[in-house]
Amino acid sequence: MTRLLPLIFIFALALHALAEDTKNIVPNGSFEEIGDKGLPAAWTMPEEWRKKTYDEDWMAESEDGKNFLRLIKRNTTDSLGIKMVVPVQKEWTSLEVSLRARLADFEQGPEKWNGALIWLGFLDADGQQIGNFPNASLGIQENCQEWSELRKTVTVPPEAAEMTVQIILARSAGTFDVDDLEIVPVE
Ligand SMILES: [Ca+2]
Repeated sequence: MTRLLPLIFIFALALHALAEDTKNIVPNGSFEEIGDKGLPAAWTMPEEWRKKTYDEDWMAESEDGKNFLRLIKRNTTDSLGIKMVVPVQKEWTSLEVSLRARLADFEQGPEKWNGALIWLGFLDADGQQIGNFPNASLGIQENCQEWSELRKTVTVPPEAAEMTVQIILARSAGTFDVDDLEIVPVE
């Protein structure tokens, strides 16, 4: 055991360095951590989207030993999505958002804002939305069998205290897979 201790110490240091290096402000953006009922930990489904029917679902799926988020929806009449709120620090002026996504059986709803999307919204210290929601949006607009990388730089409003992160099939049908969601403050 004594011989193992230095190794454990080095391993802990390496883990710490890794965490420092990535600076992802989204907990469980990798979806590796599974919470209650087989759902991705740290994420919630808001009440207004909880109209679950036989043709809707959200889950942590697994492939090659890695987990990712899967949203499934078979109609374009309402929306299905998950959400989290993360604190925003005063000194952040912009954020680099990146993720991997793929999409199958996609049918976009009738409105321009409908789709398979990641929505970001900024809130002030009173919890009020700043400007128009969403402040930033990333998404896929057509079926895409292979994982594809999405990336965007987002400006942080100076009065922002919190940010909402939503992954949503907004009035659209499809199987929307998301993994490796990272939001990193730009130095
Ligand atoms: Ca993952």
